[in-house]
Amino acid sequence: MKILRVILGDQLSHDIATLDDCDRTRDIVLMMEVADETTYVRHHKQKIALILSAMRHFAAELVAGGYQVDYVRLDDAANSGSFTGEVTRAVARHRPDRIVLTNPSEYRVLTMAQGWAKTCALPVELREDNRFFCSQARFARWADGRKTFRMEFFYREMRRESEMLMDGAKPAGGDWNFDSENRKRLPTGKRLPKRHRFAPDALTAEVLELVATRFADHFGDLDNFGWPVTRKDALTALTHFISECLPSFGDYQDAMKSGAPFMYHALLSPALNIGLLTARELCDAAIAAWKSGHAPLNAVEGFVRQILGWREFVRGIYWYRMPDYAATNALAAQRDLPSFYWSGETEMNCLAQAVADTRANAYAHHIQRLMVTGNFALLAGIAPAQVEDWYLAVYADAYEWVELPNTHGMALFADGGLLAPKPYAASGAYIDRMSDYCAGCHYDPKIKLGPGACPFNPLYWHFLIENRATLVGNPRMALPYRSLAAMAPDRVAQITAEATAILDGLAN
Ligand code: FAD
Ligand code: DLZ
Ligand code: SF4
Repeated sequence: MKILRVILGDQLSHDIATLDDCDRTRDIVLMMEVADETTYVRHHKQKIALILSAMRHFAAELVAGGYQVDYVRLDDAANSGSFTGEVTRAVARHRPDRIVLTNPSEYRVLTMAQGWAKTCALPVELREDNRFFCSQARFARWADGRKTFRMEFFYREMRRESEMLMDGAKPAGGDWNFDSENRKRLPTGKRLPKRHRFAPDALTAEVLELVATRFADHFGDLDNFGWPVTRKDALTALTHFISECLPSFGDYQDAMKSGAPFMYHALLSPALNIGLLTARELCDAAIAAWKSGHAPLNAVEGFVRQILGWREFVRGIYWYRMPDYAATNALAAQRDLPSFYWSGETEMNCLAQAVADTRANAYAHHIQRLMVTGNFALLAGIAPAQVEDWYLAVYADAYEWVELPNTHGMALFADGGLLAPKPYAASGAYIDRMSDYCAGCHYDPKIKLGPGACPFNPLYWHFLIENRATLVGNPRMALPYRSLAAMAPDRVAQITAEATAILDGLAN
């Protein structure tokens, strides 16, 4: 029986379930570069370059390993431009008896793949993606019957099951979570490690040229492209992170600094999400660094929690709740995304820095995503779908399964609190505390209202006022609502007037 084995652009793992039981002399591995996937949102140029280059490198490795690979390039004259079109053409070329692939990571693509049995008149076997700690069925067992989902409880179960950072039945170091130690501001003058970037080889250079020409009008610069595009380079990036950055990862996890987009973060999500690394090997490497005394427990637990906890948790929610999840809009947010999310042209320095970093690197770290661009979109009531399209387009690591819950649930509270206990809403004081952005800003975070006031300040209180009916009963919001209740009516009126002026100004 001849099998057509389809490998998608984020399934570049040699032990992917699709290749289990592959007969290398008989079966065909199909990989497709297709226009629809490069433009369903207008991805950052570096994201397209990363995926196409990594796909081409992976295909070459498969060929070297004796697989028969049918690789459709974006510029092939007969390329139909869609996954379904290319699978149909490949079936006509190879006449397989059936099609095998691993479950696509995005609902949109899963729906397409489920249609192939009919379009191709062949059986299609969809296999479980074995690259995660928690299967969809396992998550459903955890989630069934719960009204709200809290990462912390899910994470504890994952710790027990994986036996990571466990001391028998107890968590290593006596606590499940060392986050309270992970909120330090970066001390002035502290030197950050130089980050490992990978110079493009001939294959990547060819892709960069293709992207520069064909996607010239997409957001983002290509000049800084240095992402790992092979497993070998991704392993080098992992080793570099563990040796140079992990020891300080925890302490400065939430810190932000002008001109320092990477801080001590891993920069591994682009490689991890396309399958060049596994979640398990990231966690194992960090735990080994703790056991050898190289990295402290607060850093290692913090890092493991992001992967074993948050990453698995958001994926679980995505598959448990899609497609309805994307349609919720608990705060009825309707405003358009301001144009400075693309241009970076704003006098708010924190936002200008976050957009500039994003344009230069297709990367911004978690706190920039959550507490700068995400926080502003939340406070300003930007329509979730528009914000989600932006996040999906601009980051090299963005795939809907991980982007959507982070944006929709964590940053925008559009799911009404399913994922996060309360909105991550903050005034200028938070950004001032965690960054040096405010020192170089046109505005002053200490001025609450009136000339020179940081726009996050009136917007924060206005957000509470606008969403009072939905949020006032949330016990985690009791403190800010008590402060609001104690506010003089003329101050509330001034907040409303100033916030309305800012929001009206966004349209221009
Ligand atoms: P580090 O900060 O060094 O963390 C280590 C690893 O932990 C990451 O590589 C990542 O795999 C994992 N991780 C950390 N936080 C999360 C999280 N909240 N959810 C899932 N995994 C996590 N991450 C994506 O991979 N793709 C996205 O499209 C994406 N969109 C986001 C959108 C918003 C609004 C927010 C607030 C967060 C988003 N994240 C997304 C989560 C997080 O910001 C990125 O995973 C992280 O910035 C990746 O950079 P890093 O590898 O340097 O991570
Ligand atoms: C994001 C992306 C891009 C830009 N291009 C391709 C491509 O040409 N071929 C491919 O197989 N995948 C691509 N992807 C990833 C897909 O859009 C999608 O995220 C994955 O198939 C997961 O469902
Ligand atoms: Fe951002 Fe306000 Fe600080 Fe300016 S003052 S950088 S707008 S938080």
